[in-house]
Amino acid sequence: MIRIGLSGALSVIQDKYWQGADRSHVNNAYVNSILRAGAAPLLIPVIKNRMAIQSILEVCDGLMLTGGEDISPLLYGEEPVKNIGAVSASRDEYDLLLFELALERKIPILGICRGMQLINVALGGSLHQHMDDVPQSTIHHLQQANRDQVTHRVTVEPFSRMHRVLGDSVAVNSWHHQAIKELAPELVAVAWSSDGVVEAIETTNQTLSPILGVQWHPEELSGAIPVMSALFSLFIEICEKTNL
Ligand SMILES: [Mn+2]
Repeated sequence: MIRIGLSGALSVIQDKYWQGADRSHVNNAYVNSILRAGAAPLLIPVIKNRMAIQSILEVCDGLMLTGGEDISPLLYGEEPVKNIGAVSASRDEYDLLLFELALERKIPILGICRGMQLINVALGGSLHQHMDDVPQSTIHHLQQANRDQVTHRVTVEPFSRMHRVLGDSVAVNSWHHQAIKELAPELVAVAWSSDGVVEAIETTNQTLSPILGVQWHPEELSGAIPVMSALFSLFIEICEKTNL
């Protein structure tokens, strides 16, 4: 079975019995999306030990970078704006290490939401820190509807890998207040919302790991919407081919 490493999130538990416990975790929506695509999910705890991460990635055929906090703007040469959300230095360091070591192993990488933004920043791009401050961003990207509801459409680039499963246009959920500003040189934008926000990325550089990234949360939709589960199947298929 193809094994997919999932990046973890950190939280401190507010609970009578586990009060203050520091925890690495992942939303089961990601886990279930990988299982539905016929692969085995493997949670990688939030650690900074390079050799340990290297060793874990040796048994992974692909890496999925999951959602989470805002990325520190210091990483793309900016100071924080007033409306930036929570950042996590520990998670930034961990995600950057995961990405670097996955590239070293040349295994395929799927970035979701923060994961897509992380890939862009790691490769030299930058982010809009708060889209409400950007006049061109005119649609609502931080939906109040449930996570499994779609709220805006994206247009998909016909020559992209994702077009095969998503088609020309698809409705997505939207749970972000940041977005890609300058795209990293190795990346191409392959989907946009109607206000021009980059909603998906890929790489065309054959010497890099295959990279897919989406700004929405397909893991919350894959149970009910076939094209969203097909996106995970596409990623697993790329992992299988890369692994040959
Ligand atoms: Mn959006």
